[in-house]
Amino acid sequence: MTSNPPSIQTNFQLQPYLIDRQARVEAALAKSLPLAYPEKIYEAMRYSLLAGGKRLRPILTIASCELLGGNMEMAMPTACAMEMIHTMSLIHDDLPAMDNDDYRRGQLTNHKVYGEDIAILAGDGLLAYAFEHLAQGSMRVPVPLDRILYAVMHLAKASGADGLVGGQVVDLASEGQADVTLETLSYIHAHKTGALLESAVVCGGIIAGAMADDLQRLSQYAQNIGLAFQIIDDILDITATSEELGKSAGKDLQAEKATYPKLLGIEESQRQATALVATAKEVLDVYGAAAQPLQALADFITTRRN
Ligand code: GRG
Repeated sequence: MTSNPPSIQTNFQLQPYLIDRQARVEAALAKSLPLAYPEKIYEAMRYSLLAGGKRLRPILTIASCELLGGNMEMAMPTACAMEMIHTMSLIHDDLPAMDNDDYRRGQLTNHKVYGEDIAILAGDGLLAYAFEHLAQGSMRVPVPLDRILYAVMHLAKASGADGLVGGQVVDLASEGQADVTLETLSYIHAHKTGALLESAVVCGGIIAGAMADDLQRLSQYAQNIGLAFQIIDDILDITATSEELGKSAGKDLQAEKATYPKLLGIEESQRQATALVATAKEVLDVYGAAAQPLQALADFITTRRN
């Protein structure tokens, strides 16, 4: 793929940017995982990986890489790896042993189509393949090996017990508990949702060869949008329809989950999400117009309907 820097103009338009980046990510994902033997597992992995979705994490990776002097070709293997980890977490999250959902991204969940055994393995396959693809695809570009190693390490940490896995464990333990505090809820959100969003943003910078203070800014930006993203997710679970969400609405109430709207009310939750997005955007002001894509993506988080 040839690199194509974003059009950095003062009148930055998010919609065409999103359409362009989504199409490029879709094409890269479809190419990243061809069918092979044993077909059944590749079919199951592709079923969920190529089921659409907003592709927010890979788009963030590309945007932060481009912000700090990298290009799309360098960023794409890492961007795809983010979506592979995200997709595997959705497959496992939907399993009967976890959230037990029948629909995701507007289609039947992986285990409903392929059975629980294959769905677990499809998640495992995507988890391992994400790291293979990040390393192998980046070496082909080539991206310097130290950057690849650092990105692999960052993504591994974000995926494990100090990231998604830890957040999911505390989330499951909190179900049905009446006394979940805002502190525990913040832990859940920061790990279950925030860690991967942060890794998507920071790894884009790592691949570009960003300096420590740039990575620090990316990290701050991402932590703020990560929490805002999950607060909006909690609100949408109450206010959006299943058709809009492409998955069952009202699941949090049904599972008696602690959420921001439950603890603070919808209005205050919305206010906090808006404030977090404003802070995230401010952190990037130092980059001037070049930060517009990431700043517009931060706004998108609060205005989205799914
Ligand atoms: C990573 C090893 C490993 C295990 C996964 C199951 C699990 C452990 C964690 C759960 C993580 C999870 C499902 C978090 C929810 C994140 C979230 C808000 C998902 C919705 O993301 P969107 O709106 O979805 O970006 P689309 O479909 O647009 O991609």
